[in-house]
Amino acid sequence: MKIGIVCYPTYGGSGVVATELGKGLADRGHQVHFITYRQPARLDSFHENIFYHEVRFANYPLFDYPPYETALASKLVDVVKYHKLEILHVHYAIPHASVAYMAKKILLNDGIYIPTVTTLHGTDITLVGKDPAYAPAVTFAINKSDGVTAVSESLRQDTLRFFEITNNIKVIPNFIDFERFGKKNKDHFKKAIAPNNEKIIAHISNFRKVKRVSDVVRIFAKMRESIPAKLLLIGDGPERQNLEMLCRELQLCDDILFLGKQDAIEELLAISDLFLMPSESESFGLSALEAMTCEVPVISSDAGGLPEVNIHGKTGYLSPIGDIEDMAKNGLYILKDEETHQTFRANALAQAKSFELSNILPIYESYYQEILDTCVHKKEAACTED
Ligand code: GMT
Repeated sequence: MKIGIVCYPTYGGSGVVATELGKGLADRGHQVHFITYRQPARLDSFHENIFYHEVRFANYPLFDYPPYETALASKLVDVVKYHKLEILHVHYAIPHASVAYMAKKILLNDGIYIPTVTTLHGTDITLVGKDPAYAPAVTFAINKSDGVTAVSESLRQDTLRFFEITNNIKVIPNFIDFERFGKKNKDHFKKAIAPNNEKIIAHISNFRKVKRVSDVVRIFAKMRESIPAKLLLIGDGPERQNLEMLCRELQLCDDILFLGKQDAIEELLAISDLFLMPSESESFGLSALEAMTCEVPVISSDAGGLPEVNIHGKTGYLSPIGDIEDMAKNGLYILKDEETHQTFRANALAQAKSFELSNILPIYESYYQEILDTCVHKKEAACTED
């Protein structure tokens, strides 16, 4: 198949999923065209089946905001036409689902029908999307997509609750590439960070409010009262300054390491003993899955799709959002002795295996085929009337 993929090229989970999906599809022989405004962070090596098209938007003194949507729609029209794409898969509803619809209409004018699939990732629905400033356009665009997927059952339910959806939504969860992730021996590295055999606790995110990273610091502070430990804060974002202030206030600066944005997160997870994800809202929790693949148990909130990933009492624990006491208590329980820790580690790995890339790729492939069969091969009126 010739597949076009649109996503945000930044460090966010939706861009990671879109890029890894494209790479996986390319490995299976599909021709994949990424269409983004910058090279996606994880699109870092040559592949004979992968093509990259940069969306350029010329600025003009009149524009306070460069017209990204118009430039992207025009680029999609160009790439679909000249590379003869068969299907367009856009990640993150805002604005990609509406842009895909616009491109589809323009192409239809030239007698080309391009089916579109929209994947809903999380904040495009739960935070930004449901804002009245965007909701009518998001609703319309979801309903006009030929296929819609959500990364968890929880996100599917949220979408049906927040919008008037007339389309079917298929749940296809996030996935993980076991060839990249997986526990590696990095003892020398561990010694450098925790020279006195302190426990290593990790958190990875884009440090936005929704991630409640200050809860991470407070959970760590509580655990640190009982055990020697180091906290790795991986990522960066708007909350960074406040977090640094909090660490100073709690006098924990020596034990909390701000590592910034990191590419080789599997190496940091390989030396971690526990992962914290106390999010306010989390449609799936890709970082939690990455941690579990590296045999790291997860202490998380019970928000959104997290219970579909982190199994309470097996792979880690779930607590109500903001219940720092409970999260610290559960973390200490897991780390209290080696046998308990090893059991949670093994359970985390076993659960992660159900999300292995090789299990999820065929689901996407058959979903694309289903959409193509309905919309292109049969050329049903329903697909072409609007
Ligand atoms: O908030 C983020 O972590 C980034 C965001 C995104 O869309 O870029 O991530 C969302 O999509 C990920 C991939 O599907 C999910 O694993 C995350 O749970 C989800 N984040 C939220 O719902 C807050």
